Amino acid sequence: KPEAVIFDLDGVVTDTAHLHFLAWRQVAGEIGIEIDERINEQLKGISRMDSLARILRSGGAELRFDSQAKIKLAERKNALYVASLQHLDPAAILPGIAALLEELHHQHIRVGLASVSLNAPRILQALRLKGQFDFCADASQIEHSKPDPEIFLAACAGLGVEPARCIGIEDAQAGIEAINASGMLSVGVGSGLEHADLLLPTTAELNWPLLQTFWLT
Ligand code: B16
Ligand code: MG
Repeated sequence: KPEAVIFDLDGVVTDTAHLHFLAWRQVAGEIGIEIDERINEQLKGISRMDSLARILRSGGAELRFDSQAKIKLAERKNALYVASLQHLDPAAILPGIAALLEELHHQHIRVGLASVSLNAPRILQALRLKGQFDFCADASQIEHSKPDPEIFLAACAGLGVEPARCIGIEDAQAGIEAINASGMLSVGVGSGLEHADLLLPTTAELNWPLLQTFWLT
């Protein structure tokens, strides 16, 4: 058995990616930059300030704003995003996740969260999932976004487990790279992901017997 399973939040536990996109689109629009869903793929697992940098770059506007102005833009995006989280409730937990979390506890396998979102505690609270995680890595203590393994290593350290004894689950390419670099086994959820040790189309296919087989093979 693995000692722990470490989950990404956005795209694995719940789908907040679209809400991130709507907030960024609004802020980008206000400074004359148009973004579409394609850029959203590149923002998954990327921190707030790094996301802003990519958006500004996509609009050729990286030199238009000093660091104060960039912080203001990021704050504006976050205010819009947090407002959109208002309606989040347990119905927004992705298929298969609640049952998997319960089964992992039943199996005495530790459960961790590796989200670079500073809003992660608030989101888990809204989903009523706080008690299901033995340790949540603190995004405010992380210096490097995924694909750097830092957030996954912090989750392992907090759980007191060796990365080599853990499975990580991700929906973003940057996240898969982060898991692989940490020395954990990677499970990718979604299409178009590369280098995942196990790839599933959606979270609905995730369950303990499948993870157990994957671990043993
Ligand atoms: P915040 P994850 C990430 O969450 C999102 O995928 C990414 O799009 C977002 O920019 C990042 O959190 C930071 O979020 O602005 O709320 O701090 O995939 O690591 O769970
Ligand atoms: Mg994600």
